[in-house]
Amino acid sequence: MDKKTKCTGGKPSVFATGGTEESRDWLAGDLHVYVEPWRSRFEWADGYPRRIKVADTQVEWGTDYPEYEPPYYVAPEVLENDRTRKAGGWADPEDIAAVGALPTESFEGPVKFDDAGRPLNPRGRTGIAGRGLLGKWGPNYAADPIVTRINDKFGDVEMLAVQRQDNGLWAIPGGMVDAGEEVSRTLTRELSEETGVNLDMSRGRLVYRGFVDDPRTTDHAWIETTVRHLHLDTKEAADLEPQAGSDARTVHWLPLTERSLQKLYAGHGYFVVSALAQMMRDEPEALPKKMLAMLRSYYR
Ligand code: RP5
Repeated sequence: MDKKTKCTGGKPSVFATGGTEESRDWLAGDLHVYVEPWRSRFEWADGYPRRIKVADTQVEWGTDYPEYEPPYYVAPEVLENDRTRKAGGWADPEDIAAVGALPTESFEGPVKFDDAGRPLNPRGRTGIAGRGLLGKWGPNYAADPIVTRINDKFGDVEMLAVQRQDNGLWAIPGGMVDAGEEVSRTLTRELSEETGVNLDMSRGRLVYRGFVDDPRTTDHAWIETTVRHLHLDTKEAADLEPQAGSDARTVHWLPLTERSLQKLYAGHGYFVVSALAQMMRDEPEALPKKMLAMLRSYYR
């Protein structure tokens, strides 16, 4: 039986699976989640042109939409960082023929291409063409380290969260995988750069690999992440001295509530709930009653 659980991105009760049989089985089985594109269809990053409307029935590339002419956008900083023109450049060249080998496979499966040879977003039409703020044609790989602790005083589960410089939203302290870098290295490096906390994230439990519902997503460039979760005991957490750095405005032990989870950047709330759901399945005694009750309300 397909264990996929659909999550509708930014809408309220984002974490609810509607109490279906599947949710119970999903909880009992191994975690395999499916992130629906919501922010990547209805939100757009600063500097982007307005997305053109794509009805639910027209999202899939295979569906007819003959008059589909989305605005084309590639950010100046992406063009300026063309790795074939600038030493240390982090972006592909604009000319798709000059890219060399384009990825034919990603965490989402075989990559589809349009008639111009450009990779097509695995979640379908987004209403914007080009690469936007993303450097690579196709999948742009990221890594997201979730670090949590229990605040015994308030009976809360808290996550080491950063406030992003670019939009002020709270988020997992994640970042892009550098050229030639192992993703387990990226998880540890980004955590250290953005929060000043040095933890070996390869100790963390693998929560998710795949598409991220990021507002920078376009028809031809998207983000795929690897999410790992490390839950710290009281002593290990108390020894840490978080300090914001790199592209983090501030760092904070964020209490995880339905509200704070829904407000996290790029659907990160869904990754955090999936991580806690795994804890509830494997070591429920480690979670405060309040959190167990909230999670059970999603998977009743
Ligand atoms: C999100 O953007 C990923 O989940 C990751 O947290 C982040 C990476 O982008 P930057 O923070 O490097 O801009 O989609």
